[in-house]
Amino acid sequence: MDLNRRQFLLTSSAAAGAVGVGSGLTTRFWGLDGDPVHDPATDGDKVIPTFCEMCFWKCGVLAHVKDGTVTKLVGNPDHPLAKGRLCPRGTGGTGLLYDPDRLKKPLIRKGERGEQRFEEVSWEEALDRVAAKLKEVKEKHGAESLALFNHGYGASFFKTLVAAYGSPSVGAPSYAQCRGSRDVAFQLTYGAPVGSPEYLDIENSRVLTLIGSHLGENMHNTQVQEFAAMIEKGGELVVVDPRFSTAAGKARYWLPIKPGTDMALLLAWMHVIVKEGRYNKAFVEANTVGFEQLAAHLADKTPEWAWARTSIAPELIVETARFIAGAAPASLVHPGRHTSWNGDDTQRGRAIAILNALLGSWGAAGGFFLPSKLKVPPTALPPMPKPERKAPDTPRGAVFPFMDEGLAHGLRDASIPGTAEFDIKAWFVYGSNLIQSLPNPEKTIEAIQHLDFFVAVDVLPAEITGWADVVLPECTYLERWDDLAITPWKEPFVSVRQEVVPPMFDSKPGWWIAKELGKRLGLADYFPWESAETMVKARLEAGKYDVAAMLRTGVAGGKRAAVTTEEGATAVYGTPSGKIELFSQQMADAGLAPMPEYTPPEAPAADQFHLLFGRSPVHTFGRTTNNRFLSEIYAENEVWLNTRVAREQGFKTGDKVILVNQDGKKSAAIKVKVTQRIRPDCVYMVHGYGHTDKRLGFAAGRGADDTQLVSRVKIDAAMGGTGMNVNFVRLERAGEAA
Ligand SMILES: Nc1nc2c(c(=O)[nH]1)N[C@H]1C(S)=C(S)[C@@H](COP(=O)(O)OP(=O)(O)OC[C@H]3O[C@@H](n4cnc5c(=O)[nH]c(N)nc54)[C@H](O)[C@@H]3O)O[C@H]1N2
Ligand SMILES: Nc1nc2c(c(=O)[nH]1)N[C@H]1C(S)=C(S)[C@@H](COP(=O)(O)OP(=O)(O)OC[C@H]3O[C@@H](n4cnc5c(=O)[nH]c(N)nc54)[C@H](O)[C@@H]3O)O[C@H]1N2
Ligand code: SF4
Ligand SMILES: [Mo]
Repeated sequence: MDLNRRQFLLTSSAAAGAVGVGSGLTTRFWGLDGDPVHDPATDGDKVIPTFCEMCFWKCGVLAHVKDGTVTKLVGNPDHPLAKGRLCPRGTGGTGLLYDPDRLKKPLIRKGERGEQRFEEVSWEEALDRVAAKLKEVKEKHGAESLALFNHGYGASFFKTLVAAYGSPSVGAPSYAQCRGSRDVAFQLTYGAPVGSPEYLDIENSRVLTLIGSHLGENMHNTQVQEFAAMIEKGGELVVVDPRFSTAAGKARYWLPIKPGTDMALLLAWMHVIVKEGRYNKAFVEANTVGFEQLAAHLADKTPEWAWARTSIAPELIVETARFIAGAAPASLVHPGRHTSWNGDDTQRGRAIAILNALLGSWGAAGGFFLPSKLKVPPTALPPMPKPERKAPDTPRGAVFPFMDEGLAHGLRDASIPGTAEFDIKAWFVYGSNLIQSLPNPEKTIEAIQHLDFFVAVDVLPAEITGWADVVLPECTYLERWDDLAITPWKEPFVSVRQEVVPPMFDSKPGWWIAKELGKRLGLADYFPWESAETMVKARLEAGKYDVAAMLRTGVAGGKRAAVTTEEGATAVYGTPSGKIELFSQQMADAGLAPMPEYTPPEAPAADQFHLLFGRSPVHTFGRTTNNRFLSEIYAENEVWLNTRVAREQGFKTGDKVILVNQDGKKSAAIKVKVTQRIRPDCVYMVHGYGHTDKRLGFAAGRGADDTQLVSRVKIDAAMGGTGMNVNFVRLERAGEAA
């Protein structure tokens, strides 16, 4: 392990250096060996392929094991998402496996919720307790009153469990607090998903436009590798961000936009492109409906009009519009991922989708590729019971016409007595630290206080587990089998997650926990296999895959299919018109603007800043901030403050401040980072710090949590997402705060 740790620090600090200065992004910038299997330094290691869970991208991993210890994790060269490399977080997975603070035994709460007094119990006792409580909840209130909150691949078994139990009440912050609005926008416009991983041919883009998407800090491996390859090949970048992001350091154009005004820029870009006839006429003619209406809608969205709103000079808007259009169709406007910003996010997503249609990038090399998918027969299960009540995740009377997944914040709100939609009495939380990921954390705690029962399944003593009645310690992804990952991609493929080392302590894999609970709840038929291993093997055999080869290489498939129209792939638009809908009749019918409109954001008071937040390249939210390996590189977040403002207000780098938002909510103390890389009206911090659970021996008390400051949201009328970039903060010196 020591060798691994040294090696890791060596390679990763090189990576962090490169990222920090916003340069040195090369295809091999995290410095790992390209040929891990034959690396002489690993002589004698057993190499076991699996896939990563340090975030949700699912890169193929080759885990090296020596004497029962995982010594290093490298990218699987055969895996299309990893291409032989992992991001720093994936490399640091052993820091999770060997985290001394891991949950080690099942826990049952003693005393009041939140007091964090627990008793270690046997699995038998913990599972019996959970099953008895879930039965009681169903008898008293109906199955619908159990809510499942989830994130991560292992959740599949618990989704089955909760569906079999009879509850439709399922939500994940990765929808309404993350990518939901963008998914809905592309579905509305193209009648096709944008994918996760997104179907982006970044590698071949001649111009890539990033609106917020902070690739290089957002470390989604394949995209960052392709991004680097694109730059090496001479591709150009337009970055729109109030902050000079790592990507901005590589850009031809950095547009430091006023927060919340991107829609005005997008409309003005389209105005220029349409007015100057720079759109892809053949593509628009053949594939879209509503161009005439769009052109009329754009007529008054001039660069001058947008200038007053965005603060981007009209000449620059014209120049960048021409630059973006000039590279079409290999001009990709990134659809974004974490798009729950201002409440008009589906509309902004539509504007991005429409701009891409004007460029003709859908189905083009360097644009959106048209993926294909392998088939593997599913495990046959009995039919799921039909719930009698709907999930109470939308406020009574509210209709979000295009919402296509559950709203996690809605389920939370429906757990608070006195609200009209009150119907949730018990929580099952799998891999989601709701205290840090749902806006308005005080409401999350209030909801928990009223529950009849709350069980959490986690690997670490994250804040959420401190509030649970029963805590079930799952083993990490390196210690378990999970279901197969079947990924639609340029080269469609299937990957396998297998146990690299046996579960440590008294932790258990999710499949086992779900199956055991299923048995106790009379739902054993929904888990008709011995183990996830036998289930995976049976699926592969049924699909006529070479099981032994699959387990040896970790991945099957991988032959490139036709993915662009030039190669012969056909785009199928699943919209009502069968075309790309520039004008959306579906939106109009739902009473929403059929073409994106600009909504002005509120302005902060004179002493306030827009609160921006984002990612550290070496961490995934708060789930890695206790990881000693990764924290050697970045141990504590800081608040970015513009140099001029810092001078005027007398702050310098390292000063400790408290952020106070428009509602008087306060952050923990956080250090100032004075920088020219941010607009004077904004501050920025990395999400995932300010842990309060003392059992997180390393992370507790480091930095501050942006979630504490997200007490206001703007709700997306199309799909119910929570725009969270609408909070303002002022700075108080720590110690001086009243
Ligand atoms: N290393 C790492 N990578 C990750 C993750 C992680 O935790 N760690 N998480 C993954 C997940 S789940 C997601 S959803 C993605 C999120 O990552 P992205 O989707 O790339 O980013 P966002 O959170 O949308 O945006 C953050 C950026 O937007 C800028 N920004 C803030 N307000 C505005 C605005 O009004 N206009 C514009 N144009 N820019 C603005 C911020 O300055 C910041 O640079 O990252 C993924 N990748
Ligand atoms: N204020 C604010 N809120 C946000 C964001 C933000 O930037 N700022 N980002 C939003 C975004 S983009 C997203 S996607 C959501 C994500 O928010 P969540 O759904 O809460 O996801 P994570 O933060 O990944 O949840 C991490 C939890 O999973 C646990 N975990 C890790 N691995 C495993 C495992 O193998 N098994 C189990 N059982 N548990 C595991 C971790 O210990 C941790 O407790 O948050 C959203 N909320
Ligand atoms: S992007 Fe990084 S953390 Fe996410 S799955 Fe890939 S290697 Fe793991
Ligand atoms: Mo996300």
